[in-house]
Amino acid sequence: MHKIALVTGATSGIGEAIAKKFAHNNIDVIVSGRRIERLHALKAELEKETDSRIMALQMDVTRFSEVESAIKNLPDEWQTIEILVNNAGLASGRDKFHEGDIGDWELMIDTNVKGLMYVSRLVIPLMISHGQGLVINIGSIAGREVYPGGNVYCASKFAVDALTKGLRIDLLGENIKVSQIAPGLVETEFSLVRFKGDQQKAEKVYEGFLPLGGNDIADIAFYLTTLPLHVCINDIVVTPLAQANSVFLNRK
Ligand code: NDP
Ligand code: 8X3
Repeated sequence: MHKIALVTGATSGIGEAIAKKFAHNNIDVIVSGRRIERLHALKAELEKETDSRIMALQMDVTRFSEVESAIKNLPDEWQTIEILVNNAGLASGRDKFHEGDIGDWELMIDTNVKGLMYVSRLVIPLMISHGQGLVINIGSIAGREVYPGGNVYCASKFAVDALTKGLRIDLLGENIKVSQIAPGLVETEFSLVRFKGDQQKAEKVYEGFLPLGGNDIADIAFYLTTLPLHVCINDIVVTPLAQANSVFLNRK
């Protein structure tokens, strides 16, 4: 019997890689995001390549009513979600705080913090009623150390760290594990989104060193699903070899 996972932000980068890794390892996956055409393409690809069932679930995590209706209207056979990967997220801009754009701030808080809260609030009760679960929150090293221009993005990832710890306490006794993966630099569409489509600026972020790829994070996420029932890894901070922390990076 396959487990069922819900992966948010599966249309790109880390989430897409996790969805693929899970599907190739006999986990049925609900792939979720806003760009429905990408979800359909991923579903078609994985159904062709694997024996896992895939469901495309369009939802914008910033809209509670949309998330509520998407989760509540899941067909019965998809309700027994055992693994939730809260991955959907973004940075928008890298301005100094006093020059920051209010719209950028709201987008980051609404997506990275409130989106994670909305999805978790709706999925965790399903896990409780089925008696088992694993929540994997994708935090960031930006949630451990603040860097120049990181201000609100960092604050949103510090919030993910706090929510992860709080959930683990509140879920004691419910048979639900809560883990966090906090990556350093991963080459995805993240920087393209942060710099609002400026390809040159985005490419510069990953120049002169070998960054992590989505697959590296997917391997770790899958490992978390393979642990014995009594073992819960709380937290994994992972960087490329060339990166010591948010500030020190060895570029050639
Ligand atoms: P990508 O831009 O490649 O992927 C982001 C994903 O989030 C997309 O699938 C996007 O889907 C989804 N998303 C964004 N906003 C929403 C929304 N409102 N509703 C639903 N889905 C949304 O970036 P990454 O893969 O790098 O980012 C994934 C996570 O990893 C984020 O939480 C990010 O903060 C975190 N992270 C990234 C690091 C990096 O260096 N890349 C390092 C540490 C953490 P769509 O647009 O289709 O809705
Ligand atoms: C993404 C990594 O260092 O760009 O969370 O904030 S960083």
